[in-house]
Amino acid sequence: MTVTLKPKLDRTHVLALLRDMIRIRRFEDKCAELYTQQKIRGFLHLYDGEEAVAAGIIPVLEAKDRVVATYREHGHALARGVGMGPILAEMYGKAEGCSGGRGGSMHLFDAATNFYGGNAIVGGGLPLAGGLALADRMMGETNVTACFFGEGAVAEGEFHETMNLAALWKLPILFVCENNGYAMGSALERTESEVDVSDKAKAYLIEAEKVDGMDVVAVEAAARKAIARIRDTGAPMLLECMTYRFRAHSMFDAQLYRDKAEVAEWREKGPIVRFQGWLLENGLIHDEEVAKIEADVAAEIAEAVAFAEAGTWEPVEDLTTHVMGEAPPPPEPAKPSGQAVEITYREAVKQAIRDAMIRDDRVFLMGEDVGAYGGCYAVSKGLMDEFGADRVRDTPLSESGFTGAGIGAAAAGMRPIVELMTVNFSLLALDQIMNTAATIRHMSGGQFGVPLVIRMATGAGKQLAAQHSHSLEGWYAHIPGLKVLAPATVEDARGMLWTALQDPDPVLIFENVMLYNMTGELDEVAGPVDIDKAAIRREGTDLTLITYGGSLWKTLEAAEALATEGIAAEVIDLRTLRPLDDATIMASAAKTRRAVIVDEGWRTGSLSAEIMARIVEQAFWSLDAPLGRVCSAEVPIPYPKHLEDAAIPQVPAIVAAAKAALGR
Ligand SMILES: Cc1ncc(C[n+]2csc(CCOP(=O)(O)OP(=O)(O)O)c2C)c(N)n1
Ligand SMILES: [Mg+2]
Repeated sequence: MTVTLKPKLDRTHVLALLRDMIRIRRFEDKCAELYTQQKIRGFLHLYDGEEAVAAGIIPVLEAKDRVVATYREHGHALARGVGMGPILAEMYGKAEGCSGGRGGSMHLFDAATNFYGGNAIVGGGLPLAGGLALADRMMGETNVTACFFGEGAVAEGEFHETMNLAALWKLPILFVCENNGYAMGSALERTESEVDVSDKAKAYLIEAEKVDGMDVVAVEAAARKAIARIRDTGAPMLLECMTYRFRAHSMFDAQLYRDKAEVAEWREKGPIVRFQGWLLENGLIHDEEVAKIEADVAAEIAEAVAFAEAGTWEPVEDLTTHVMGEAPPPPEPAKPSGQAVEITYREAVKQAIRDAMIRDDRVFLMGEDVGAYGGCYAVSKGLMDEFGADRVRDTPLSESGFTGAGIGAAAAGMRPIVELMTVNFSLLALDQIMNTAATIRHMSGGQFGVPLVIRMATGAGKQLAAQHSHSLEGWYAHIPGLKVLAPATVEDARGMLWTALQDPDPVLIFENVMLYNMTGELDEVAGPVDIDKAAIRREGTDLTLITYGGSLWKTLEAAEALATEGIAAEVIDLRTLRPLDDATIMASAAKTRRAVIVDEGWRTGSLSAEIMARIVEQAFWSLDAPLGRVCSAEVPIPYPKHLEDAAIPQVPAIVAAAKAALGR
């Protein structure tokens, strides 16, 4: 393949480069002014001095390509073609903003130009870029994803995890490190043993080049070469652009870490002064042309200010829009064939995955040891042989990296199922789950969704001690933007996955480890089930026992024991922990007038606490007795069997709590 790699220096082109940089600079000068007038609030990070990077790289991309940026992204958004008016309106927080006013300066999004933000988590955008590129690779697209980040991000695990994934899976990503010398006040020399970012990339076998980021022509030439190469080979590349920020890190930075002389020295080598001077000296452009650019840009800025000023405030009644997308109606229940088969919970989950992969080419399973090993709980055994290593995708041990890749792939149109071995390990991916998956729809004003399913094992009982055994689903149920499911029966293990995959938002499925070997009867034609209603698993009139997941079976056993003493307990299986099905809970509480919640999470701040609060709020006057609960003891789960058993809800404790609620 031949690509013109020589710098392009015809007049129209150099004027465009100069214009793009001046446009960013003047726009941000205005932003700084508007900030002092308190028109713009929050954090404002200016790109002053770094304009050559965005102006040199982004116009080289094609419309289909994708861009992931950081909180210092005004320049990237402008260069990508996001309108100046909507960008400024976003900083004002107006509904006409490019993210509907929901994101502000650090979260500019624009679906029309494939601009995926605006990410205020240092390093947080890298896994997302990995996933966007993974989707392109899997869908056979030739797009390039350009991922911008500061040199501070190279200390983050998300940088290393994504470098490795990108190199390993040959993902078409242009990594752009904007090395401006400081991460807030820290120079790399004070924080890194190896300060050469391009060398770090090379350690992952990623081609890398260091380029003078103050020279727009050099940046553009390097970008053209890199992007052509990525398109040609499909493999990632990294450009380390050596640049400098002239202004404070944000508007709240006293700049104690550097002296004025240093800034002044860099200003002299600034990208605009240098390029403009060189063009004028060499007669490539004339003063009038610069004046024209300045005048045009000034007019555009004035128009953008007028647009932002005239913008409207979103009504407070709309506060909770763009948290969740609109889910499709629940599936029609399959007509029972009458032929039941005995099946394990593990097999039911596997059948659900297999069924989803057959139904929809966009579905793939990804996680640690899901392929050759067959899954740490043997759920996916044999699936790699059937569907291939692309769709049953083993990942490195990098929870944040591959969960983020799932998020990006989902946002780009795939339907990934990410498996995390246990909820304890999911904490390594919490940033991606909470700060990206659960927020991107909202931050982008509804432009981007993450139809991703994450499955993980939860719960104690296998003597795996304190780092494998916790029940943290209640934590996840705290987070707006997520749906949280806890299938307790083989029917739900088989049926919830497909419905979850149809959901436009991230759905977390918690599989209690003690259930994998459980067997149950499943109709031969069992298929998708709803994911929004709690189920009454046993009817009763004396009190309501509310539970989910692994505790369901202990609770049903307790109900059986209570029945022998003449107590008719109703048992609710929550099934969905977020959003909670208040209607079913309240109807039962109103009927029985007493309730006990059984929750394998720790008592303090638990899901049980939330349910109790809701019952008190909504059904207090129906109650005849204080609410009760049976939770895990406030201890990291211990190893010895007798202590582990004592730490989590057990049948006798449930029976005792039920009796206490009845005053017996
Ligand atoms: C994970 C995380 N840790 C800390 C911060 C606070 N913080 C915001 S910007 C920043 C410095 C980042 O520097 P760099 O990556 O070099 O980008 P630059 O600001 O120089 O463009 C820090 C520490 C954050 N936003 N995210
Ligand atoms: Mg920096």
